[in-house]
Amino acid sequence: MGLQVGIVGLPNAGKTTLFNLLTRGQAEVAGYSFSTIDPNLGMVEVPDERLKVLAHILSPPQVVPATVEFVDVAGLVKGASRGEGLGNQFLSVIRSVDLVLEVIRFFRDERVPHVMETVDPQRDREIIDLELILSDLEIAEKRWEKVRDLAKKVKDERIKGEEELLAKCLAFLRQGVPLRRVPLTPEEREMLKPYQFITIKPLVYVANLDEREESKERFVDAQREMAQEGAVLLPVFSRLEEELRDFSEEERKVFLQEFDIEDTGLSLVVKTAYHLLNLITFYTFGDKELRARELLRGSKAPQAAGKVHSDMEKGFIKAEVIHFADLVAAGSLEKARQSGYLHQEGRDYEIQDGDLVHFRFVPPH
Ligand SMILES: Nc1nc2c(ncn2[C@@H]2O[C@H](COP(=O)(O)OP(=O)(O)OP(=O)(O)O)[C@@H](O)[C@H]2O)c(=O)[nH]1
Ligand SMILES: [Mg+2]
Repeated sequence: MGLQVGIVGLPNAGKTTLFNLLTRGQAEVAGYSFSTIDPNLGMVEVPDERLKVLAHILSPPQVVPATVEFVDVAGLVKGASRGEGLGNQFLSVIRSVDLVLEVIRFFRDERVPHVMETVDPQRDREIIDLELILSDLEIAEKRWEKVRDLAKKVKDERIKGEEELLAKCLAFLRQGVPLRRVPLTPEEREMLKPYQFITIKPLVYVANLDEREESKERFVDAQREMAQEGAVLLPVFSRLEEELRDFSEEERKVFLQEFDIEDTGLSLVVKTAYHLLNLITFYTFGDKELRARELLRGSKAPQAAGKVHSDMEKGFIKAEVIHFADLVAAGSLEKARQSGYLHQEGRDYEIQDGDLVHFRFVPPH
Protein backbone atom coordinates (compact mmCIF):
# COMPACT_ATOMS: atom_id res chain seq x y z
CA MET A 1 0.00 0.00 0.00
CA GLY A 2 1.30 3.43 -0.95
CA LEU A 3 0.84 6.67 0.89
CA GLN A 4 -2.58 8.05 1.68
CA VAL A 5 -3.23 11.79 1.80
CA GLY A 6 -6.45 13.47 2.98
CA ILE A 7 -7.69 16.85 1.71
CA VAL A 8 -9.61 19.18 4.05
CA GLY A 9 -10.72 22.81 4.00
CA LEU A 10 -13.70 25.15 3.91
CA PRO A 11 -16.41 24.65 1.28
CA ASN A 12 -15.49 26.21 -2.06
CA ALA A 13 -11.82 26.43 -1.11
CA GLY A 14 -11.00 24.35 -4.18
CA LYS A 15 -10.45 20.95 -2.57
CA THR A 16 -12.04 18.95 -5.35
CA THR A 17 -10.33 21.08 -7.99
CA LEU A 18 -7.02 20.20 -6.31
CA PHE A 19 -8.05 16.55 -6.02
CA ASN A 20 -8.82 16.40 -9.75
CA LEU A 21 -5.58 18.10 -10.54
CA LEU A 22 -3.56 15.69 -8.42
CA THR A 23 -5.32 12.53 -9.56
CA ARG A 24 -6.34 13.63 -13.05
CA GLY A 25 -9.79 12.78 -11.78
CA GLN A 26 -13.22 13.86 -12.89
CA ALA A 27 -14.91 14.47 -9.55
CA GLU A 28 -17.63 17.08 -9.59
CA VAL A 29 -16.51 20.64 -8.98
CA ALA A 30 -19.16 23.32 -8.42
CA GLY A 31 -19.50 26.98 -7.58
CA TYR A 32 -21.70 26.29 -4.57
CA SER A 33 -20.74 25.08 -1.10
CA PHE A 34 -20.95 21.42 -0.08
CA SER A 35 -20.79 20.17 -3.63
CA THR A 36 -18.80 17.24 -2.30
CA ILE A 37 -20.74 15.00 0.08
CA ASP A 38 -19.39 11.51 -0.46
CA PRO A 39 -15.60 11.33 -0.39
CA ASN A 40 -13.64 11.14 -3.64
CA LEU A 41 -10.80 8.63 -3.74
CA GLY A 42 -8.11 8.64 -6.38
CA MET A 43 -4.78 6.98 -6.93
CA VAL A 44 -1.84 8.59 -8.67
CA GLU A 45 1.62 7.48 -9.70
CA VAL A 46 4.49 9.25 -7.97
CA PRO A 47 6.44 11.26 -10.58
CA ASP A 48 9.88 9.66 -10.62
CA GLU A 49 12.63 10.60 -13.06
CA ARG A 50 15.01 7.94 -11.78
CA LEU A 51 12.46 5.20 -12.44
CA LYS A 52 12.31 6.24 -16.08
CA VAL A 53 16.10 6.10 -16.37
CA LEU A 54 16.22 2.70 -14.67
CA ALA A 55 13.52 1.36 -17.00
CA HIS A 56 15.59 2.50 -19.95
CA ILE A 57 18.73 0.75 -18.69
CA LEU A 58 17.09 -2.46 -17.46
CA SER A 59 14.25 -2.91 -20.00
CA PRO A 60 12.06 -4.82 -17.52
CA PRO A 61 8.83 -6.49 -18.71
CA GLN A 62 6.87 -4.17 -16.45
CA VAL A 63 7.53 -0.89 -14.63
CA VAL A 64 5.51 -0.16 -11.50
CA PRO A 65 5.79 3.28 -9.91
CA ALA A 66 5.04 4.07 -6.26
CA THR A 67 1.54 5.44 -5.71
CA VAL A 68 -0.21 7.99 -3.55
CA GLU A 69 -3.90 7.85 -2.82
CA PHE A 70 -5.76 11.11 -2.28
CA VAL A 71 -9.03 11.40 -0.37
CA ASP A 72 -11.15 14.51 -0.87
CA VAL A 73 -13.92 15.06 1.65
CA ALA A 74 -16.79 17.50 2.22
CA GLY A 75 -16.13 21.07 3.36
CA LEU A 76 -15.73 21.79 7.06
CA VAL A 77 -17.28 24.97 8.46
CA LYS A 78 -17.00 26.88 11.70
CA GLY A 79 -19.09 24.97 14.25
CA ALA A 80 -18.89 21.68 12.30
CA SER A 81 -18.14 19.89 15.58
CA ARG A 82 -21.55 21.08 16.82
CA GLY A 83 -23.25 19.91 13.64
CA GLU A 84 -23.01 23.06 11.51
CA GLY A 85 -22.80 22.49 7.75
CA LEU A 86 -22.39 18.79 7.11
CA GLY A 87 -21.02 18.25 10.64
CA ASN A 88 -17.66 16.54 11.08
CA GLN A 89 -18.47 12.82 11.01
CA PHE A 90 -17.17 12.58 7.45
CA LEU A 91 -13.69 13.21 8.85
CA SER A 92 -13.65 9.55 9.87
CA VAL A 93 -12.65 8.83 6.26
CA ILE A 94 -9.39 10.69 6.68
CA ARG A 95 -8.49 9.24 10.08
CA SER A 96 -6.40 6.56 8.43
CA VAL A 97 -4.39 8.81 6.10
CA ASP A 98 -0.65 9.42 6.52
CA LEU A 99 -0.75 13.14 5.88
CA VAL A 100 -3.32 15.93 5.69
CA LEU A 101 -3.50 18.70 3.10
CA GLU A 102 -5.42 21.76 4.23
CA VAL A 103 -6.58 23.82 1.26
CA ILE A 104 -6.85 27.55 1.91
CA ARG A 105 -8.58 29.81 -0.54
CA PHE A 106 -6.43 32.71 -1.77
CA PHE A 107 -8.19 33.11 -5.11
CA ARG A 108 -10.81 35.75 -5.58
CA ASP A 109 -13.87 35.11 -7.72
CA GLU A 110 -17.20 36.85 -7.23
CA ARG A 111 -18.98 33.93 -8.87
CA VAL A 112 -17.74 31.51 -6.23
CA PRO A 113 -19.31 32.41 -2.89
CA HIS A 114 -17.22 32.16 0.27
CA VAL A 115 -19.01 30.76 3.35
CA MET A 116 -17.43 33.54 5.43
CA GLU A 117 -18.14 36.07 2.69
CA THR A 118 -14.64 37.50 2.37
CA VAL A 119 -11.34 35.99 1.28
CA ASP A 120 -9.21 35.82 4.43
CA PRO A 121 -6.67 32.99 4.45
CA GLN A 122 -5.53 33.46 8.04
CA ARG A 123 -9.08 33.37 9.43
CA ASP A 124 -9.96 30.32 7.31
CA ARG A 125 -6.90 28.52 8.46
CA GLU A 126 -7.78 29.11 12.11
CA ILE A 127 -11.32 27.82 11.55
CA ILE A 128 -10.18 24.57 9.97
CA ASP A 129 -7.32 24.02 12.42
CA LEU A 130 -9.76 24.44 15.29
CA GLU A 131 -12.37 22.14 13.79
CA LEU A 132 -9.75 19.41 13.38
CA ILE A 133 -8.72 19.88 17.00
CA LEU A 134 -12.36 19.73 18.16
CA SER A 135 -12.91 16.54 16.21
CA ASP A 136 -9.93 14.93 17.97
CA LEU A 137 -11.10 16.33 21.29
CA GLU A 138 -14.43 14.58 20.91
CA ILE A 139 -12.71 11.24 20.39
CA ALA A 140 -10.14 11.82 23.12
CA GLU A 141 -12.87 12.65 25.65
CA LYS A 142 -14.91 9.56 24.88
CA ARG A 143 -11.89 7.29 25.03
CA TRP A 144 -10.52 8.89 28.16
CA GLU A 145 -13.81 8.33 30.02
CA LYS A 146 -13.80 4.66 29.01
CA VAL A 147 -10.17 4.12 29.95
CA ARG A 148 -10.63 5.99 33.24
CA ASP A 149 -13.58 3.72 34.22
CA LEU A 150 -11.57 0.70 33.20
CA ALA A 151 -8.57 1.89 35.21
CA LYS A 152 -10.77 2.04 38.31
CA LYS A 153 -11.90 -1.56 37.86
CA VAL A 154 -8.69 -3.16 36.69
CA LYS A 155 -5.38 -2.40 38.30
CA ASP A 156 -3.07 -2.50 35.33
CA GLU A 157 -0.01 -0.35 34.71
CA ARG A 158 -0.65 -0.15 30.99
CA ILE A 159 -4.23 1.00 31.39
CA LYS A 160 -3.13 3.54 33.97
CA GLY A 161 -0.47 4.78 31.54
CA GLU A 162 -3.00 5.08 28.76
CA GLU A 163 -5.35 7.06 30.97
CA GLU A 164 -2.57 9.50 31.84
CA LEU A 165 -1.53 9.83 28.23
CA LEU A 166 -5.08 10.57 27.09
CA ALA A 167 -5.45 13.09 29.89
CA LYS A 168 -2.27 14.80 28.67
CA CYS A 169 -3.60 14.89 25.09
CA LEU A 170 -6.91 16.26 26.31
CA ALA A 171 -5.19 19.07 28.17
CA PHE A 172 -3.34 20.16 25.02
CA LEU A 173 -6.34 19.82 22.73
CA ARG A 174 -8.45 21.89 25.12
CA GLN A 175 -5.88 24.66 24.84
CA GLY A 176 -6.15 24.46 21.07
CA VAL A 177 -2.82 22.73 20.53
CA PRO A 178 -2.74 20.10 17.75
CA LEU A 179 -1.23 16.79 18.88
CA ARG A 180 1.64 17.04 16.40
CA ARG A 181 3.03 19.82 18.59
CA VAL A 182 2.86 17.76 21.79
CA PRO A 183 6.18 16.18 22.80
CA LEU A 184 5.57 12.42 22.79
CA THR A 185 7.90 9.45 23.18
CA PRO A 186 7.89 6.78 20.45
CA GLU A 187 6.07 4.47 22.92
CA GLU A 188 3.40 7.09 23.52
CA ARG A 189 2.95 7.56 19.79
CA GLU A 190 2.54 3.82 19.39
CA MET A 191 -0.07 3.77 22.16
CA LEU A 192 -2.03 6.57 20.48
CA LYS A 193 -2.04 4.94 17.04
CA PRO A 194 -5.36 3.08 17.38
CA TYR A 195 -7.14 6.35 18.17
CA GLN A 196 -6.30 7.71 14.69
CA PHE A 197 -6.12 11.34 15.78
CA ILE A 198 -6.06 13.72 12.82
CA THR A 199 -4.01 16.47 14.47
CA ILE A 200 -1.16 14.07 15.24
CA LYS A 201 -0.50 13.59 11.52
CA PRO A 202 1.81 15.87 9.59
CA LEU A 203 -0.15 18.65 7.92
CA VAL A 204 0.67 20.72 4.86
CA TYR A 205 -1.19 23.90 4.01
CA VAL A 206 -1.98 24.48 0.37
CA ALA A 207 -2.61 28.02 -0.83
CA ASN A 208 -5.04 27.84 -3.72
CA LEU A 209 -3.83 30.82 -5.73
CA ASP A 210 -4.87 32.64 -8.83
CA GLU A 211 -2.47 34.42 -11.18
CA ARG A 212 -3.08 37.93 -9.82
CA GLU A 213 -0.07 39.71 -8.32
CA GLU A 214 -2.01 40.46 -5.15
CA SER A 215 -2.69 36.80 -4.55
CA LYS A 216 1.01 35.98 -4.95
CA GLU A 217 2.06 38.78 -2.58
CA ARG A 218 -0.35 37.58 0.07
CA PHE A 219 1.02 34.13 -0.40
CA VAL A 220 4.63 35.19 0.14
CA ASP A 221 3.71 37.00 3.37
CA ALA A 222 1.64 34.10 4.65
CA GLN A 223 4.36 31.61 3.81
CA ARG A 224 6.96 33.65 5.70
CA GLU A 225 4.73 33.94 8.76
CA MET A 226 3.88 30.27 8.79
CA ALA A 227 7.49 29.22 8.35
CA GLN A 228 8.27 30.96 11.66
CA GLU A 229 6.07 28.44 13.45
CA GLY A 230 7.44 25.54 11.42
CA ALA A 231 4.36 25.19 9.20
CA VAL A 232 4.60 24.53 5.47
CA LEU A 233 2.47 26.46 2.97
CA LEU A 234 2.64 25.30 -0.64
CA PRO A 235 1.66 27.45 -3.60
CA VAL A 236 -0.72 25.69 -5.96
CA PHE A 237 -2.61 27.15 -8.90
CA SER A 238 -5.28 24.48 -9.00
CA ARG A 239 -7.59 25.99 -11.53
CA LEU A 240 -4.86 27.15 -13.89
CA GLU A 241 -3.16 23.78 -13.74
CA GLU A 242 -6.43 21.92 -14.04
CA GLU A 243 -6.96 23.69 -17.34
CA LEU A 244 -3.70 22.12 -18.50
CA ARG A 245 -4.86 18.64 -17.60
CA ASP A 246 -4.49 17.25 -21.10
CA PHE A 247 -0.78 18.02 -21.12
CA SER A 248 1.90 15.74 -19.72
CA GLU A 249 3.61 16.49 -16.39
CA GLU A 250 6.66 17.88 -18.29
CA GLU A 251 4.59 20.06 -20.62
CA ARG A 252 2.65 21.44 -17.69
CA LYS A 253 5.90 22.32 -15.98
CA VAL A 254 7.12 24.29 -18.98
CA PHE A 255 3.83 26.15 -19.25
CA LEU A 256 3.76 26.96 -15.55
CA GLN A 257 7.31 28.29 -15.67
CA GLU A 258 6.05 31.01 -17.97
CA PHE A 259 3.94 32.11 -15.01
CA ASP A 260 6.98 31.88 -12.70
CA ILE A 261 5.57 28.72 -11.19
CA GLU A 262 8.41 26.33 -10.57
CA ASP A 263 6.75 23.02 -10.04
CA THR A 264 3.49 21.22 -10.68
CA GLY A 265 1.08 20.76 -7.79
CA LEU A 266 1.50 17.01 -7.83
CA SER A 267 5.26 17.10 -7.76
CA LEU A 268 5.31 19.70 -4.97
CA VAL A 269 2.80 17.82 -2.82
CA VAL A 270 4.53 14.47 -3.23
CA LYS A 271 8.02 15.87 -2.55
CA THR A 272 6.76 17.65 0.56
CA ALA A 273 4.89 14.56 1.77
CA TYR A 274 7.99 12.36 1.37
CA HIS A 275 10.11 14.93 3.15
CA LEU A 276 7.72 15.40 6.11
CA LEU A 277 7.10 11.68 6.47
CA ASN A 278 10.83 11.01 6.24
CA LEU A 279 10.49 8.66 3.29
CA ILE A 280 13.00 7.57 0.71
CA THR A 281 12.51 5.64 -2.53
CA PHE A 282 14.18 2.36 -3.33
CA TYR A 283 13.74 0.10 -6.33
CA THR A 284 13.29 -3.62 -6.69
CA PHE A 285 14.10 -5.47 -9.87
CA GLY A 286 13.32 -9.09 -10.68
CA ASP A 287 12.15 -11.28 -13.55
CA LYS A 288 8.72 -9.74 -13.63
CA GLU A 289 9.05 -6.09 -12.87
CA LEU A 290 11.00 -3.01 -11.89
CA ARG A 291 9.22 -1.29 -9.07
CA ALA A 292 9.60 1.90 -7.02
CA ARG A 293 8.70 1.70 -3.35
CA GLU A 294 8.64 4.16 -0.50
CA LEU A 295 10.44 3.37 2.74
CA LEU A 296 11.02 5.08 6.07
CA ARG A 297 14.50 6.61 6.09
CA GLY A 298 16.83 4.58 8.29
CA SER A 299 15.16 1.24 7.54
CA LYS A 300 17.37 -1.84 7.36
CA ALA A 301 17.44 -4.31 4.46
CA PRO A 302 15.08 -6.92 6.04
CA GLN A 303 12.45 -4.23 6.70
CA ALA A 304 12.69 -3.15 3.08
CA ALA A 305 12.29 -6.80 2.03
CA GLY A 306 9.15 -6.86 4.17
CA LYS A 307 7.72 -4.13 1.96
CA VAL A 308 7.85 -6.59 -0.93
CA HIS A 309 6.54 -9.59 1.00
CA SER A 310 6.47 -10.57 4.67
CA ASP A 311 8.04 -13.92 3.69
CA MET A 312 11.05 -12.05 2.31
CA GLU A 313 11.57 -10.36 5.64
CA LYS A 314 11.20 -13.59 7.61
CA GLY A 315 13.48 -15.60 5.35
CA PHE A 316 15.90 -12.75 4.57
CA ILE A 317 19.41 -13.91 3.65
CA LYS A 318 21.02 -10.95 1.93
CA ALA A 319 20.44 -8.01 -0.36
CA GLU A 320 22.29 -7.33 -3.61
CA VAL A 321 22.47 -3.60 -3.92
CA ILE A 322 23.53 -1.10 -6.51
CA HIS A 323 22.94 2.60 -6.24
CA PHE A 324 21.07 4.39 -9.02
CA ALA A 325 24.02 6.70 -9.72
CA ASP A 326 26.47 3.78 -10.03
CA LEU A 327 24.21 1.89 -12.41
CA VAL A 328 23.85 4.99 -14.57
CA ALA A 329 27.63 5.47 -14.54
CA ALA A 330 28.20 1.84 -15.56
CA GLY A 331 25.51 1.92 -18.22
CA SER A 332 24.26 -1.64 -17.70
CA LEU A 333 23.80 -4.15 -14.92
CA GLU A 334 26.42 -6.42 -16.49
CA LYS A 335 29.06 -3.68 -16.60
CA ALA A 336 28.12 -2.56 -13.10
CA ARG A 337 28.75 -6.11 -11.86
CA GLN A 338 32.10 -6.27 -13.64
CA SER A 339 33.15 -2.93 -12.20
CA GLY A 340 32.29 -4.08 -8.70
CA TYR A 341 29.49 -1.60 -8.13
CA LEU A 342 27.13 -4.34 -7.02
CA HIS A 343 27.52 -5.04 -3.32
CA GLN A 344 26.18 -7.79 -1.07
CA GLU A 345 24.64 -6.54 2.14
CA GLY A 346 23.38 -8.22 5.30
CA ARG A 347 20.69 -7.55 7.89
CA ASP A 348 22.32 -4.38 9.21
CA TYR A 349 22.53 -2.56 5.91
CA GLU A 350 20.58 0.70 5.88
CA ILE A 351 18.78 1.13 2.55
CA GLN A 352 19.74 4.39 0.82
CA ASP A 353 17.52 6.63 -1.27
CA GLY A 354 17.97 5.49 -4.88
CA ASP A 355 19.19 1.95 -4.12
CA LEU A 356 18.23 -0.78 -6.56
CA VAL A 357 17.88 -3.94 -4.50
CA HIS A 358 17.50 -7.61 -5.17
CA PHE A 359 16.64 -9.69 -2.10
CA ARG A 360 17.76 -13.24 -1.50
CA PHE A 361 15.60 -15.15 0.94
CA VAL A 362 14.59 -18.65 2.02
CA PRO A 363 11.00 -19.24 0.94
CA PRO A 364 8.71 -20.64 3.66
CA HIS A 365 7.95 -24.37 3.57
N1 LIG B 1 -11.45 31.59 -10.02
C1 LIG B 1 -11.05 30.49 -9.44
N2 LIG B 1 -11.97 29.58 -9.13
C2 LIG B 1 -11.57 28.44 -8.54
C3 LIG B 1 -10.22 28.18 -8.22
N3 LIG B 1 -10.15 26.96 -7.62
C4 LIG B 1 -11.41 26.51 -7.58
N4 LIG B 1 -12.27 27.37 -8.13
C5 LIG B 1 -13.73 27.28 -8.29
O1 LIG B 1 -14.32 27.26 -7.01
C6 LIG B 1 -15.47 26.44 -7.00
C7 LIG B 1 -15.40 25.44 -5.90
O2 LIG B 1 -14.35 24.53 -6.20
P1 LIG B 1 -14.38 23.04 -5.60
O3 LIG B 1 -13.08 22.42 -5.99
O4 LIG B 1 -15.63 22.34 -5.93
O5 LIG B 1 -14.35 23.39 -4.05
P2 LIG B 1 -14.45 22.40 -2.80
O6 LIG B 1 -13.50 22.92 -1.77
O7 LIG B 1 -14.29 21.01 -3.24
O8 LIG B 1 -15.94 22.68 -2.32
P3 LIG B 1 -16.96 21.72 -1.51
O9 LIG B 1 -16.84 20.33 -2.07
O10 LIG B 1 -18.27 22.32 -1.77
O11 LIG B 1 -16.55 21.78 -0.08
C8 LIG B 1 -15.56 25.84 -8.40
O12 LIG B 1 -16.46 26.64 -9.16
C9 LIG B 1 -14.15 25.97 -8.92
O13 LIG B 1 -14.11 26.04 -10.33
C10 LIG B 1 -9.26 29.16 -8.55
O14 LIG B 1 -8.05 29.02 -8.31
N5 LIG B 1 -9.74 30.30 -9.17
MG1 LIG C 1 -15.45 19.39 -3.14
